[in-house]
Amino acid sequence: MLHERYYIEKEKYEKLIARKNEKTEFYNGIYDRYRYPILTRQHIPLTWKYDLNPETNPYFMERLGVNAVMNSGAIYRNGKYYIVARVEGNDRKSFFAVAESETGIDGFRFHDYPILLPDTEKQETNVYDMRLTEHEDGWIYGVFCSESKDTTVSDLSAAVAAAGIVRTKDMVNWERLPNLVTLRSPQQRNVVLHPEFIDGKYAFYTRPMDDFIDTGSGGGVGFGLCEDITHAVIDEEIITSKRKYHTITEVKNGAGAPPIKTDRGFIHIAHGVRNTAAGLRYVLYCFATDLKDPSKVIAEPGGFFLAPLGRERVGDVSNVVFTNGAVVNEKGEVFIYYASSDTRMHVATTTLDRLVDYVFNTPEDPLRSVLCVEQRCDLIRKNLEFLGRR
Ligand code: BGC
Ligand code: BMA
Repeated sequence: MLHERYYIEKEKYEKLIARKNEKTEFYNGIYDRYRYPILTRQHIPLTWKYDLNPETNPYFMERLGVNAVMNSGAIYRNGKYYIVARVEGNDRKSFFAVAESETGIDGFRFHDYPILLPDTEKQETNVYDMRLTEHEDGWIYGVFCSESKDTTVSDLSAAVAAAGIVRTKDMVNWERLPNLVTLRSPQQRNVVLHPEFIDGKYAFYTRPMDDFIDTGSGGGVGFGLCEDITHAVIDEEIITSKRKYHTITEVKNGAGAPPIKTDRGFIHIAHGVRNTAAGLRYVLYCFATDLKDPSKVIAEPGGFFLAPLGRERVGDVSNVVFTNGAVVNEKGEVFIYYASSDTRMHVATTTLDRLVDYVFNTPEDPLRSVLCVEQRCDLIRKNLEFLGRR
């Protein structure tokens, strides 16, 4: 016999998963936002939290709570939308879990079990933020942050961030490869594998940093090549999208979703961070790189692409949006998966055509107020002339 509460909770859960999502009134012509998050901690199966046996759990209590579902990798294959979510337990440890949906905007349901990574990195304490790349070598790679305690100093919170690598062919069996080694950067977070070989080599977007939190001298999103993905070593990292003073990337930036290939260039949806009196503010921004040389930035619209809005602004780490997955279906529709405030997952949708238009036709940030006003006056002048002529 099951506890009576099981039936109530199960009904709530099924109702939540069956709930249809819908676009909101939000308009900017660039993408649509949706009424409901696509994954939250309420989407976690009851079997992951409760002991269903009334003999060992007479009060139907959560035995292993889940705090948040956030920063997720994504791919679209065989007509389905797959998410590899970062699930964070009440104990602050994160792990990965696959959820899938037929529509990409609702109906996401987790597989029976989360991913149990092969325990090959014995010093690793936490894992998070997996980027999924369907590589032309035939594997689906997952690149994520592998965090360990820094035992070289006495500070209890000191940590080392590295890039972990797994690969799969079926989203069920995951082979773990050794962590990426970057010879010139002691720490790495936000590492993304490029989907194609470059000069016969694997190419990674990196984020060189001197310290666990501070990027220090790290100038922005890096790019490096490696010969052998099964023992990935990157020597030189060159900077693609740079951090800039008094912009949305001043404090940090990092690659987000794996690049989207278009006929004009690779489109990157990345994150930028600035500091404020209320802490770090994370927003998404875009840039494009050259089809032949994906380290070369060929367009970078000014300002943010997507920033936390309304209820998205509040959560465990407020004022944060973060993406590490976006997919394109055969109709050219783009699904951008993003988390808000390290708490829940959302989707924004657009089309490839709109994304290309946004990235290549939005003016760049001229970096100074006076130039920004000139830029805006220019737009107004053209508009007033256009209106006058009609
Ligand atoms: C957290 C991440 C965070 C990072 C830097 C990690 O310990 O799990 O969510 O991005 O620290 O603050
Ligand atoms: C980071 C990321 C994310 C997180 C963000 C805000 O550095 O790697 O895990 O969403 O901080 O806490």
